[in-house]
Amino acid sequence: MSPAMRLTLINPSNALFSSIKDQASRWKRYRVWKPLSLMVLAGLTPPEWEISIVDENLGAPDYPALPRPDLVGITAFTSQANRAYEVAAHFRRLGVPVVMGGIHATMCLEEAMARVDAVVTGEAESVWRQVLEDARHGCLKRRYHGGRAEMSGVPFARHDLLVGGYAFGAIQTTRGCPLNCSFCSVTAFNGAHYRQRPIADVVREFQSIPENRVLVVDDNLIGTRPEHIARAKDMFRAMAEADLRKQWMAQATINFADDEELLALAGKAGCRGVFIGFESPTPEGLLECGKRFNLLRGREFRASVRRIQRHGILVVGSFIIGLDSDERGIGKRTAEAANQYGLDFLNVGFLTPLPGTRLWNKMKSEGRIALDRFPEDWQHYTLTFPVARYKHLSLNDVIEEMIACNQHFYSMPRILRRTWRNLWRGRRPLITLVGNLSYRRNFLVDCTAYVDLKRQRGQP
Ligand code: B12
Ligand code: SF4
Repeated sequence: MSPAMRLTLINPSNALFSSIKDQASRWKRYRVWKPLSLMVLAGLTPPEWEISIVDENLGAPDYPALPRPDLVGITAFTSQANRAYEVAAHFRRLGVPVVMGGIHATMCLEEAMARVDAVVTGEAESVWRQVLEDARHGCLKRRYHGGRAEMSGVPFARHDLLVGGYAFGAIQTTRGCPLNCSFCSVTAFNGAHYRQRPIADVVREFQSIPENRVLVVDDNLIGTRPEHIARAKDMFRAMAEADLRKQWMAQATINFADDEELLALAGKAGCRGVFIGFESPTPEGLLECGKRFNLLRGREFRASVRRIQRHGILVVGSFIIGLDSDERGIGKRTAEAANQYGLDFLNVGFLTPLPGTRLWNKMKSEGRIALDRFPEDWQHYTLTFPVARYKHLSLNDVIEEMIACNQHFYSMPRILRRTWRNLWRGRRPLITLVGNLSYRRNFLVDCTAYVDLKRQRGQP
């Protein structure tokens, strides 16, 4: 037998991303999420490769002290790109070939190709084995295009390779989203066609996850059409029957609230939290970001949120500040809407043009990308920095609106009121309190970063 080839898969960190800044905190394991892409790649890798996964979010290793790999694979969201290139440069100096894949390398192909030996664009399932074969024979091509995978071909992720350090496991049950919101990369990358994994695979993979809590990373857990919802119900039934004893959270669109049977089945299957994109408190804002879906059927958000919560599921609402229709006062207005809807947590980000999105094309053509020294500036593309020029809001204005929003929603009296409400209703008051305090803390960390950013952009 030929000697094992050594593969090192790396998830680079972003030093500016607030939730991992806190290296020493005992809550850190609740803030760091498993890099599922690398666990899936490991699942696709034949046994003759010896695999190690490095997640820099748990602390970057002393790379020179590690055994020399035969191949390095690096993943990166846009916000991790410049660190990805630093790590790639280190290994290339040693003569180790480096392959990069994931959303950023796909959307910024030329930039990535200039800095690594090979780039895999799109989903990797159809090409990864070929990449490994070529690497073994020293004939890597510059680019491999994976396109979009058959969901029955998605392997079980290697959950055994990253154990410890995390409070949550991760799994994916669907890919793609038909809604194509202007700011979001998902439709551009995974397509509008909503693809679902075989239910039996989902249940079996769930059973192989060591953690009791799991993040279901799907962008849209239940989909939008009746057949999507019917399949989601079947999946929840199968999960409940398998008695997985896992508590999980997921992302969904607001139509999650429209079907009592779906909610009851999700609760039985272990759903304890859902992240929903509300995006804007104004109809103009929703139209602008292409989320017409939230306006359908004269929806009443408060009633929708309540229906979800009645099934023991906490609701995180996500909003954007900096839309062209946003003016002074949008921060407080957003926080008031979030309070009025009765959300348990609010996640608010600056409108951020991510490469490959419709928003990127628009802002680029209008000369509105403010932080554009790439690749260095990619580290600011975390949604926690104002990286663009906003239509009615100056740099100071947009920062003040963000601060007003978070100060309003995460004031101590409101956090205590929310916790009390959930205590009263028997709905995870401790998680409500800890989660709210954690969001508040991240916001305070971000405030110090705004000062540096303003200084960098020459503003007082
Ligand atoms: C889970 C998740 C997170 C987790 C991250 C967990 C982790 N460490 O991976 C958390 C919550 C921490 C997170 C944070 C952020 N996220 Co996020 N996140 C996701 C989400 C929903 C799923 C990612 C996932 O696991 N997919 C499942 C895997 C199997 O798919 P995959 O990653 O695409 O990998 C496949 C291919 O891309 C390829 N591939 C990937 N890497 C590699 C590497 C090699 C070598 C090869 C060959 C192939 C390859 O092969 C895989 C199998 O086909 C995606 C949406 C999405 N659909 O991807 C958004 C997404 C990646 N996030 C996004 C954003 C913007 C962020 C944040 C910046 C802002 C935020 N707060 O949400 C931060 C940044 C964090 C940082 N460290 O800098 C954007 C990124 C867009 C972009 N251009 O970068 C996405 C696409 C969502 C969106 N709405 O646009 N996120
Ligand atoms: S923001 Fe959500 S609903 Fe909109 S395209 Fe992205 S994943 Fe789909």
